[in-house]
Formats: sequence, structure tokens, C-alpha cells
Amino acid sequence: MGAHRFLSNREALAPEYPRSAVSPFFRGNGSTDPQNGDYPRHVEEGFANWRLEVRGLVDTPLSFSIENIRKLPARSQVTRHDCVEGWSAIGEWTGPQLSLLLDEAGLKPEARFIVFRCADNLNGQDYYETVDLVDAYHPQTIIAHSLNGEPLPVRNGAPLRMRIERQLGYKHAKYLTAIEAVASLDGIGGGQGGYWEDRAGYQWYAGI
Ligand SMILES: Nc1nc2c(c(=O)[nH]1)N[C@H]1C(S)=C(S)[C@@H](COP(=O)(O)O)O[C@H]1N2
Ligand SMILES: [Mo]
Repeated sequence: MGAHRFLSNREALAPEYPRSAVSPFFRGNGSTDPQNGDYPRHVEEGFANWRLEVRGLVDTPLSFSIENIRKLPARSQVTRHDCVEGWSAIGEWTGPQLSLLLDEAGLKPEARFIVFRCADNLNGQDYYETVDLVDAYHPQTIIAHSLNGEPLPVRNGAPLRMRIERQLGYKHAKYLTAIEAVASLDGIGGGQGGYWEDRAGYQWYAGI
């Protein structure tokens, strides 16, 4: 992480591709059809009652409907997703930059990490991920509501998923319910900063 951050500009963009490079099928991985909690009901309702909360170390906690999120200024990016399990896919993702929501909520000075809370429970653990403020404010870090110009399929994280383009696949939290600003990763999940970090010792920093 130190070398990566030292050698490359923090704002440097991950490669973007022409729309013609989009993969015909963007496979799903990990949870692809969550059956726990309220998620199946939200699917039935077309996510009309889904909320995305912004909370934690912020001046003004926020709560958005999907309709609210879709109305925000958005960025579209055609990028390659790289999963550590050995596959990649190119997709066009669209949604507001995370920085927009963080600025609207106002981060408190103690905030150092952003936690992404997810609706799915995988092997008895709620999926979650975290990044520091460098990646949170990266211009390609967006809350995607669309894939290839269509609302996200359930397989790929409907109704909202993170795109953290400077990091590997497991950091891109799907089924996003809340964005939390925190001072430390202690006491969040198993304390290692993410589902796979807690479960299998994956590196917290998965920069590419
Ligand atoms: N909530 C949630 N987010 C998740 C996962 C998951 O199982 N649950 N899997 C991760 C992994 S390992 C990868 S490679 C990508 C897969 O995204 P996709 O299903 O759109 O291909 O989502 C990541 N985000
Ligand atoms: Mo992955």
C-alpha cells in the first residue's frame, strides 16, 4: 500500500475502455441472490422502499431512496473488474461519486475510514467492506445503480453496489444499505476491515 501510494498519483484513474469492450455477460460472484432478512421482499417491491443511509462520524446523517440516488449527478465508467479467484469482466457502471454523498453529510475530522454495509449474509456473516478516505474520495469510486445502462441485476448487487476501481473485486460491496464513517476498524465485523479479510485473511488493501 505504501509503495503503491508513493509511486502512483492518488487520483490516477484505473483504465477505462470503450463501450464496445463490455463483456456480453457480467458474471456474479459470492452472493448472487440473497435470501436473508428483508432482501427478497425488496426484490418483489422493485426496491421501492430500499434506503441507503449515510451515518457515523458525519455532521448530518442522510437517508436516500433509489429514486433520490438516480437523480444525483452521475459518473459512467467502463472498467475491468478483477476477482482474485481468477476471472475478469468489463462493464459500464453508472452512479454518483461517493464523495458527493460524503460532502453532503459532512465528515467529522475524526473520520478515517468508510464502512460499506451490505444486505446479504454469507456463511453466517454480514458482508461488509471498508476503505480509507483516499479511496473513498477517488473520482472513480461510485455508488453504481446501473450496469450497461440498465438497473443493476440482483446478481451484480441490486439496487446499489460500490465500484472502487483502484482495488480488486472483493472490495466492491454489493447490496449496499449504509455508508458509515468511522475512526477505526476495531469492532467493525471481525476487525480486519472486510468480510474476506476477516474470514480468509485477504489483504485489506487490494490496490491495482
Ligand atoms: N455484498 C457482497 N458484495 C460482494 C460480494 C458478496 O458476496 N457480497 N462478493 C465480492 C466479490 S469476491 C466479487 S469478485 C464481486 C463480484 O461482483 P459481481 O457479482 O458483480 O461479479 O463482488 C464483491 N462484493
Ligand atoms: Mo472476488
